[in-house]
Amino acid sequence: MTRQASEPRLELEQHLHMYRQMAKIRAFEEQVNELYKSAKMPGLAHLYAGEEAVAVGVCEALKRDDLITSTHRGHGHCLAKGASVNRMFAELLGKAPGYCRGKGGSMHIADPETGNLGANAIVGGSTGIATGAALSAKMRRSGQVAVCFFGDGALGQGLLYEAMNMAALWTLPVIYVCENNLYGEYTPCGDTVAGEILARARAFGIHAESVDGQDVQLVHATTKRLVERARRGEGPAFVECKTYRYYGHHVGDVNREYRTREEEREWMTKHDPLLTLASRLTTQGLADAAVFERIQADVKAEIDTGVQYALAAPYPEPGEVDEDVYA
Ligand SMILES: Cc1ncc(C[n+]2csc(CCOP(=O)(O)OP(=O)(O)O)c2C)c(N)n1
Ligand SMILES: [Mg+2]
Repeated sequence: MTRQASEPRLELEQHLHMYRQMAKIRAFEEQVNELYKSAKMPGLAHLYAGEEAVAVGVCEALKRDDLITSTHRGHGHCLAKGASVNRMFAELLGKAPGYCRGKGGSMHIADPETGNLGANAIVGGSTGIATGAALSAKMRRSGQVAVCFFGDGALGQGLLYEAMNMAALWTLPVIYVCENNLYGEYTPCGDTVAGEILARARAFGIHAESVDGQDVQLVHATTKRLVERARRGEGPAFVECKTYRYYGHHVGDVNREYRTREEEREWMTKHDPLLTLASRLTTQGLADAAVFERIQADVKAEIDTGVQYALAAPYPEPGEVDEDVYA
């Protein structure tokens, strides 16, 4: 096969893979909501449904040993970087095979094997960790790039600006990915963020762009370019991804009085990342409904197996309650 002939095929495979990854995150989060409602999951979780194109578009542009840091809304980042569905469900249910032996829960999932330095319950906390990881990668000349996911709420945290300052001064291979989902908890972003978001990164001389975070192909192409740039030693970048969370701030936030049902419907019907990709590939004649139905069925089977695995898994032994606990 000639190079020209194989490339569109490869591209289609990658786009279908991205669809599958997004579908997996969506189904995972819907299942987590069910586990919460049926009181099978202890505590709360912040669901990533609606924002899948950001995690998948970005992580698809990374190598396995590239590094990410995540947030309180981290399930999508973990799955997109390659975490196991079984071990994620186990962690959420407090079971021994979970990523933190069931002792960390939703906001502390980390997976060194896939370069995931961890979710973080501290808003903005991951910015320092990603920047430090990028400094380490540069000092070790490992060729790794670090990606820092954070929400619009983290724009109010001073650590982000200290970290971006050092990243710019030291030309670090780090990409700051701001997931602007219009709200921080129950407050619209416009009530808390003054001025222009990109101007904040540009003030440090950091290259900054804004993209439609519901378009996985665009997120992927943009990040790929910025990751290659960082890998060449050309320094940090900042990407604002405009996106939307479909559920409340966390699973218990069911009334959502701070936003309208019309706004939600608009995002879910006109800007859904899965529908957008499926309809584009269908219009281009590259795939049809049967392809997406098959992927959805595969994903459902993987999620069903994962949740059954976690429900049946044992809790940690009471005697190990203080093992692997650092704070
Ligand atoms: C330092 C700190 N302050 C406050 C909180 C409480 N808190 C948890 S999530 C959140 C909102 C975060 O909003 P954003 O960064 O936009 O992320 P999103 O939830 O929208 O994904 C806040 C204020 C916290 N966890 N850490
Ligand atoms: Mg937000």
